[in-house]
Amino acid sequence: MSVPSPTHCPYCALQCAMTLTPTVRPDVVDAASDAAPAPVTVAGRDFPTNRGGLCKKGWTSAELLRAPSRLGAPLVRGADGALHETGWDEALDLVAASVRRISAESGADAVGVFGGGGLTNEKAYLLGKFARLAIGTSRIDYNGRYCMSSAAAAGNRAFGVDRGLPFPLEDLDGASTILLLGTNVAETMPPFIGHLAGAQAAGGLIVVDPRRTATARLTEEGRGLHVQPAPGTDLALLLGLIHIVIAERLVDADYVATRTVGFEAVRRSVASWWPERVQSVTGVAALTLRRLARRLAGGGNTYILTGRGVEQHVDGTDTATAAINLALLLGLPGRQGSGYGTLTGQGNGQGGREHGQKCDQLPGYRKIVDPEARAHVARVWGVHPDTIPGPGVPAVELLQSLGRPGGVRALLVHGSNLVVSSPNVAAVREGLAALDLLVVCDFFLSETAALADVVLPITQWAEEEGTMTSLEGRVIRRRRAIAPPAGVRDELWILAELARRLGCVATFDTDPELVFEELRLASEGGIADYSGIDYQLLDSGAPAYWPYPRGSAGTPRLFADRFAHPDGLARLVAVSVREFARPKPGDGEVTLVTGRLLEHYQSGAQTRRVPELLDAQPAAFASMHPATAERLGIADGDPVELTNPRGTVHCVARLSPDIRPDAVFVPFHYGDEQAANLLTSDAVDPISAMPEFKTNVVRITRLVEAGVPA
Ligand SMILES: Nc1nc2c(c(=O)[nH]1)N[C@H]1C(S)=C(S)[C@@H](COP(=O)(O)OP(=O)(O)OC[C@H]3O[C@@H](n4cnc5c(=O)[nH]c(N)nc54)[C@H](O)[C@@H]3O)O[C@H]1N2
Ligand SMILES: Nc1nc2c(c(=O)[nH]1)N[C@H]1C(S)=C(S)[C@@H](COP(=O)(O)OP(=O)(O)OC[C@H]3O[C@@H](n4cnc5c(=O)[nH]c(N)nc54)[C@H](O)[C@@H]3O)O[C@H]1N2
Ligand code: SF4
Ligand SMILES: [Mo]
Repeated sequence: MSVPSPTHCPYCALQCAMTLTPTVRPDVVDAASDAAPAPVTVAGRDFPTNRGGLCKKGWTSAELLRAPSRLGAPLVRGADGALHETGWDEALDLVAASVRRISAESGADAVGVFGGGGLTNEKAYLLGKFARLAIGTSRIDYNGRYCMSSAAAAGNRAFGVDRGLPFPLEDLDGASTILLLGTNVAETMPPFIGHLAGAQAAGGLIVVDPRRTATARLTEEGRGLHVQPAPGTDLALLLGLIHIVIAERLVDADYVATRTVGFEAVRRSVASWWPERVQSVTGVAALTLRRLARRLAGGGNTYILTGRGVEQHVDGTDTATAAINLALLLGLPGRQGSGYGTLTGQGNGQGGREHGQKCDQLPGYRKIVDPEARAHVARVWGVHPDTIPGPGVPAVELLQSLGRPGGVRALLVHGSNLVVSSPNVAAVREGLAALDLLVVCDFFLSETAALADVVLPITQWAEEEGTMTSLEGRVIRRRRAIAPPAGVRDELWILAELARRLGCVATFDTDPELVFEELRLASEGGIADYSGIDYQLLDSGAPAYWPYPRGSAGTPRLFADRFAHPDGLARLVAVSVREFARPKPGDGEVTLVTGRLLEHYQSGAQTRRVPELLDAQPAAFASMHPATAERLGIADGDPVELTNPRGTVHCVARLSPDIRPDAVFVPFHYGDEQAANLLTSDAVDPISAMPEFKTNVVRITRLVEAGVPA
């Protein structure tokens, strides 16, 4: 009989609840083919975040389980240069032997590991342990560097802790004012918009985006305000709002005095950002800025939320910091019914940044340089603290070292299609080509896997057990609904098998529950303390928000009494606009803005394999204002070339009055010559090491036909 499994969506951090019901006998493995129906049906399940709703990606997620392009056996590159199917022992022996050889020749740091925010907590934890103990390398980082790092850095320095939303999402329902800075939730987390209804009804939904997005349109008809600043000017905008809040005495003085430090420096730092100056930088009218500041201060229950649009910049940490400063001056964080948060993106973007796949981190959000943290984790791992390597380097620097003298010679990739999603991908392609060994674990031959020497096919979400931590900091269960195809393996098993072949004596459990039990111990006493959570608790459906120390009931809301710094106070950190942080468009150039479409997820490695999603958005396009198009002699549907010193992208023009005339938008979901990241810079934020994904400078020309300049 088919037993329905309550689980959550494989994609984004909203982790919508769904029920999977097998359409085949769950223990029977059928072959993938064009004709094979999805082996499970998907139904939305009631849950506080999605309330039964799912987006298109969630609804169609099961189609990938038997997709004809799914990998069914390990692949190894042969002498003929092509990938060939092989057995698991052969593939794992080859990886282990190559890793040993490279490590012996050039040191363990010549072997790099690249993780992902889509991995379960168990996989992320075991991957960090595998890198440090089985390989002995410090060179591990992950794609969350591209995603969460700026907001995380800002949260850590202001609050002393980084939990994306320090309150349950449902709290937003009671808001009368919500400021959304650089996030297009209507496309990136559709069921989320249900939580904006209260603010809309109160006329208080405020969306800051250079494009009139589906989210911006939710403000129409008196439901709020869309503010459309020039890309990359949010820091100036926020300094301007803070200036007004201070000048008009809208500051919550009591709160600032009792719960924060640093006010004087912030006051001084915004003194010169009077509204007219901000208007000249951002293009947002001074009058609008004043209205906005007053609404935020007097608009009842108020939330300020940031997304990638303000964070993925070379000044992303400072911009997120300015958003937090504004929230603190208004007395929002920690007050019931108001707050600040960042909307974490990947399925396990929150848990993925807590358990040790970051270059500077050990499980429980511990710092790898902290002797006490090292001693604690070493005890759990049964090793001497000195065997744990020190800090490594963040993702972009790791990739820049590929194939270079003293750099990484072998790379193991778990959960990222980095040759599509990394900045300046032309340079990344060169780096990957210069490697001695590239190993990719994936379900599909992604663009990155296609370049690998060894590809290891793994189970998908509906075929595995584990836990994820949603954007709320709530730990939830992923449950197995069906058996995987015969040729694929669980990633925990792969790590354990490789560790054994590398002669590592530490324990690598393959049962996710046992791995979680170890993670609990490793996280105990850390910032992200999971020690009070177990599978039984999660299976009961009880909400489990971290920190959840043993014997406690977890922490749905943080900061009610104190912030996580030792003195309990939040830090107001003065930040300023760095004039030359990013190149400005010259004559004939426009600012390239990148981001997402509803239908595709990230690099598109998964969603471009779902026919319904691909048909709806088959290829990259350049969205531009009709005025810009006219200036450049471009008509709707024309093939165009976008170019800058880093690379060239060919796509078609789509005209839309919804984007500012000084910007062009290209989604980053496509590979090869359509990869928007051929044009993005690998310059990074000095604090978070987040690359500049959101604003780059390009030239656009019309092509007579694809590939031929006009
Ligand atoms: N459909 C879909 N949903 C997803 C994902 C996906 O790939 N596809 N990915 C998930 C992940 S990992 C993430 S991180 C989230 C991201 O979720 P979002 O942050 O909502 O996504 P983005 O589209 O990257 O960026 C949001 C908006 O920022 C705007 N923007 C660009 N530059 C600027 C700027 O300088 N200032 C301001 N104020 N805005 C700017 C863009 O126009 C865009 O509308 O989505 C998650 N959900
Ligand atoms: N220009 C531009 N670039 C961007 C962004 C942007 O806004 N603009 N956004 C950035 C952001 S926020 C993010 S999060 C990144 C994401 O970009 P990527 O890191 O490329 O993320 P995905 O496309 O989700 O790639 C995940 C890969 O791992 C596979 N996979 C899924 N689950 C698992 C698993 O459990 N184990 C293993 N081993 N593999 C798995 C999938 O099939 C897929 O091939 O892109 C970044 N790049
Ligand atoms: S919003 Fe995110 S979690 Fe929900 S169904 Fe869509 S992709 Fe899945
Ligand atoms: Mo992300």
